[in-house]
Amino acid sequence: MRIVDAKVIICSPGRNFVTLKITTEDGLHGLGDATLNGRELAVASYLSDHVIPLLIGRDARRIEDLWQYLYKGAYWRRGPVTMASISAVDTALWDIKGKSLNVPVYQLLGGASRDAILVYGHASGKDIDDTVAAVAAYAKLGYKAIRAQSGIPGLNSTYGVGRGKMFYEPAEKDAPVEDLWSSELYLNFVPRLFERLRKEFGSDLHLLHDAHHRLTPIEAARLGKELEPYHLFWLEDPTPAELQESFRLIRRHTTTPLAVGEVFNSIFDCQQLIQEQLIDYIRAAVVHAAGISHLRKIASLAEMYQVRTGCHGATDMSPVCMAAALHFDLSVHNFGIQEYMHHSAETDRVFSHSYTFADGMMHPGDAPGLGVDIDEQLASNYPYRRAYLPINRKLDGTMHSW
Ligand code: KDG
Ligand code: MG
Repeated sequence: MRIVDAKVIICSPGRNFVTLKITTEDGLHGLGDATLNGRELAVASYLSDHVIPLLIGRDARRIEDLWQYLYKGAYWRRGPVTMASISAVDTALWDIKGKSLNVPVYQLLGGASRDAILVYGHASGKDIDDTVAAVAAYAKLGYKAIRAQSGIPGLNSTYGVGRGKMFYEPAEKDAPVEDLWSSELYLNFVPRLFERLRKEFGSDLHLLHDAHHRLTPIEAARLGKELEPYHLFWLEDPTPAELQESFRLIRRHTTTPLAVGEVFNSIFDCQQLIQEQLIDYIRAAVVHAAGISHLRKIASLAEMYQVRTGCHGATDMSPVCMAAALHFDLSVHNFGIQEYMHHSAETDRVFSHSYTFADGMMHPGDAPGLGVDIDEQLASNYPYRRAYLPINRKLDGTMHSW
């Protein structure tokens, strides 16, 4: 089953997406997401200029061999651009394999390990009252797990606070928006938010929170400790994880479960975190961690150490990635939770999909392959628009992690 065509489709139905479409001599096609938020064209170029010429004529059935060919064969290993490109190829080939055998991808991955997939939604508000109302709205929609982020008095804008939609879309404008940050204000505020949420919603609702890489390890330890009475499902990205051993310090001080990994692109980024049991959930995504094939290897390592999965699923993971994640989630034994931010109506029109949401749970559907397609004609109505993620500065102007 030779590959006869491969092309990159860049579109912006509400936000930018980069999609790889691979076609075989049998007339089957598969899709892979290659979106790297704020750096989309770098991946598109890597695919068009370097990867696609290598794909034509190859056997689409040899998924693992092609993965290794693109990984080992580049000499320059890893990095978000390379690994998002490999992911797009890998995901498209799983899609093709499913279609060629007339089965949904999860059946190729060992079949369903559960009936449906627990997902969490994003509630946010400009202050505590607003956030309480947003959590109530998500609970009413049936969500059993909800991430809560709130504006912080004294800071003009805060990570994770949306603009009244069902999703949070941080990338915008021709130049990065500049946020202001104070760890002191944040640390004094967040425990009050969760104290109130537990009071309002009781103990059964799963509550999550994302610190978005902003704290030092000892600050993160303090936050984890002060949040313990409110039993969070997880505290995400408390400190940047380039220094994996820094999580030892956080772990020594708190039993709040920790989730890390949305910016990771290989198993080597989380090897120490998993093997030393420094985290509870690994958040690597299909699109950024080199596809379904590599993510399964990360999950297998994590399974040995009782670390569960919690894939990144913000709106910059396209519906193609979302579908791939759901097949992965349904099949892998040590699944924990899946992030699910709604896409805009325009995005859903461009990318039709068979996955469904009901009562806080999702399912990838039983269409052959991934169960997602792209309307290229419609996509061409939404040309690429340059957009950047925000940057973050401390109150004195020092650059800080966003
Ligand atoms: O592109 C960056 C976003 O996907 C990220 O900021 C969202 O942290 C995020 C999350 O947990 O969804
Ligand atoms: Mg996050």
